[in-house]
Amino acid sequence: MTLSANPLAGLGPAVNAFENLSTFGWTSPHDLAFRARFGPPVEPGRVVAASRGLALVRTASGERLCTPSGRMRERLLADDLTLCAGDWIALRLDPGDTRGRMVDLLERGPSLTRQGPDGRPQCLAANLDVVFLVMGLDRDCNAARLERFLALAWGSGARPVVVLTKVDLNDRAEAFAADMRGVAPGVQVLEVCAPAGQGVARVGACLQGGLTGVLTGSSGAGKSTLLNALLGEDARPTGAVRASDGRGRHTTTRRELFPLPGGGCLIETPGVREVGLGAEGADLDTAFSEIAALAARCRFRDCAHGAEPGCAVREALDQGLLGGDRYGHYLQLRREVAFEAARGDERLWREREDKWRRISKAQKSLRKR
Ligand SMILES: Nc1nc2c(ncn2[C@@H]2O[C@H](COP(=O)(O)OP(=O)(O)O)[C@@H](O)[C@H]2O)c(=O)[nH]1
Ligand SMILES: [Mg+2]
Ligand SMILES: [Zn+2]
Repeated sequence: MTLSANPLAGLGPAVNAFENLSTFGWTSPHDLAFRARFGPPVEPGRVVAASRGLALVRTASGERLCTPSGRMRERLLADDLTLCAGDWIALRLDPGDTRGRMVDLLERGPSLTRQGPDGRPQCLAANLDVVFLVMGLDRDCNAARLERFLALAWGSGARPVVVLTKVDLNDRAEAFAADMRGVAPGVQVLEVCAPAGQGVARVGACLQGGLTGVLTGSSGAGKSTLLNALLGEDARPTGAVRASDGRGRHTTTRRELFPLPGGGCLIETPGVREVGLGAEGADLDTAFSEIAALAARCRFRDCAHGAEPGCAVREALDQGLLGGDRYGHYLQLRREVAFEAARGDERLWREREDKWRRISKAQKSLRKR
């Protein structure tokens, strides 16, 4: 055993990890929970980009390409999970190995999902504090979409922020912004013109303190332009990471999580367009807070605000206190949430069967090795 003047020496990589990863969102509660479960040489890291069987991971000592251990691969398969940008993982960097070895995926916080091609939810960005909805004031602005987004975002646990881009292309920008604020009570609505640098700093300020955000919005809304403006001059590392995944195939991984010079991280993934924060978790009561307040006065507790007698929502509608559009969107979203819930139940059954089939297959192939 050797003695060292450095009091932190020998405590392992997790000590440094806290300092070096705090700009990537690693907090002291993260660190405590991690150290209760793992000891050196296992350390935490954050997925910057992931593709099949390979992840670019930011560790306390820099970025490394990592592959999952056999056991982790098996667990991901069994739980039907694929790694995505923003995931926190446990890994070890063994001397002599060119690749880091991921040993576990840490539990996800608020995440952005989409319906995968097979109908299952697929995670696109994980551990989010802020979800930005980017809408162009040129043609892209849409109150119904904003309402849907807010309901899903509130339900996810991440904070929604609306970014209206291209203020320079609309001479009625102020009026549009006011409309959007009307459907987004309690939500920050920022107006930006990224090419001119206008409003960009206020977007960055939403992520101060090492928070993580994701950019969502339709194609052409101005997400990449905004990200570039936040990263500043030539700060954006282009050039994809190219590596074989061990079976001779080549995978190209584009960076998806960007640390910002002003602090915090922003995720931009090609897969993200509209928001899918999991309709099961939609929070209509926060997104439509005025309707929720009215509903408390309906005669029936389970009032659907349709033809029920003593419905305070219909009453407000009839008196012109509640807009017809707003009421219509609310009912539409309620129907969607109910539909998603029903479909989720059905899917759960199918998934359970599938899962066991896949686990037994994976076990067989492991035994063969
Ligand atoms: N005039 C103007 N054009 C913008 C603004 N933001 C983005 N654009 C342009 O809109 C187009 C689409 O932007 P892009 O960032 O690629 O959108 P993305 O698909 O959401 O990533 C590009 O031609 C940008 O130059 C803006 O604030 N003002
Ligand atoms: Mg883009
Ligand atoms: Zn009612």
